[in-house]
Amino acid sequence: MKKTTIAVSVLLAFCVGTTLLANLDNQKAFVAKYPDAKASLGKCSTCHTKPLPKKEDHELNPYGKDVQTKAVVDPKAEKKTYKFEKIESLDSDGDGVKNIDEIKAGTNPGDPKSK
Ligand SMILES: [Ca+2]
Repeated sequence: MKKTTIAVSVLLAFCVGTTLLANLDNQKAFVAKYPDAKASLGKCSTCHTKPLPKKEDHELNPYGKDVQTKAVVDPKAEKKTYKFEKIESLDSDGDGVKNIDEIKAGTNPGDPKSK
């Protein structure tokens, strides 16, 4: 096994072990919607304040909050799905750059220091 494969496996195991499993599904859904952003934004910190959030400490950043409240298809559904396009025109982190423009540029739409 290559070093990078091991590193990714360890990172993935840590992510699965310490966050809600649903969040990994959300991450996969985000990457499916924005495949070009996979390298820069296909990670926990796109929606969370911490890069590797733990189950008991998984605070959402402004973009993550908008995903949960404004992009969710059915907030009462057991398995939630999202229409990320519903919040593309917003500027969740208030840095003056729309979410979709940040996603295209590979900057974090939930972090005002990243634009
Ligand atoms: Ca922004």
